[in-house]
Amino acid sequence: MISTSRISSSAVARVLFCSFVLAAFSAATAQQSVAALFTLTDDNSVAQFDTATQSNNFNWFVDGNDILAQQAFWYRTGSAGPEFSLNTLPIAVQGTTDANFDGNPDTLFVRYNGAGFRAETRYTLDGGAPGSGTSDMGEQIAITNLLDSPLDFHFFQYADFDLSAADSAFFTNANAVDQIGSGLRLSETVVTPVPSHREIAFFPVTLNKLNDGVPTTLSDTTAAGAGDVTWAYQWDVLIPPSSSFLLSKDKSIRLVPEPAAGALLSFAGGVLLARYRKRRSA
Ligand SMILES: [Ca+2]
Ligand SMILES: [Ca+2]
Ligand SMILES: [Ca+2]
Repeated sequence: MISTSRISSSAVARVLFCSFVLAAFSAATAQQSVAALFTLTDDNSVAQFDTATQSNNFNWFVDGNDILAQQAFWYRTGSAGPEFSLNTLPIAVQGTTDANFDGNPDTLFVRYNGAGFRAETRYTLDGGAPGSGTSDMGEQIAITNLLDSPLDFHFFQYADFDLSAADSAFFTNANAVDQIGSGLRLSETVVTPVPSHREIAFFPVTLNKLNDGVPTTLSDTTAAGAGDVTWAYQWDVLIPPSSSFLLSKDKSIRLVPEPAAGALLSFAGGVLLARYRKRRSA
């Protein structure tokens, strides 16, 4: 046994230094866990995040209109058990940067430490010109398997946009969605790779599935409305050891006036007339 008197001054210095490092690390960790609210600003757009709750991306203003209630991610490992919101994982590092050097933070990076994996999300807001009604959010997600065996991973994106109290939404193909309400049309294109499953539903059907404690497979329902519609995507992947599953999404918002019924009818009439003339001239 080593007596106190035999501890050298260099050992004391080492202990003091380690204590200092630990204290500094604790302070930094505390600061990071407190700073859960982040705002990205670019041209006509402002996006707000709360990484401490499953709200995650809870506001997205385009030309002053807040069109987003919630955009967040859930995961499940293996075929059994519940899904968890990413915010339930410890956050290793998070913060914003000003990637286009215009003085406003436009990029949010968050790294989560899971059991046997690491998840990283990066959001980059690219606003349109004032009054254009356009906005863009680039999203890069990387799930890295830290195990020596393949990781059975299930990843979910959930989005609840609100243009009005009675929106309609439908998938226009495997990875794009249109939502209509308040005389506006929002088009969102997402995703490589194409998701394994998807779902459009009325709030809070999908959110309840993600939080219900049992494994979920999305329903592949492709349309819903009118009401408080939401949509979600699901990726089922087997990630090899020491490899990453990379997800690249681009949410391109175009808030454009929905074509009026009269305009649609006159367009349809024009198409019929053109076909009739074509047949007659053939
Ligand atoms: Ca910027
Ligand atoms: Ca579930
Ligand atoms: Ca909604």
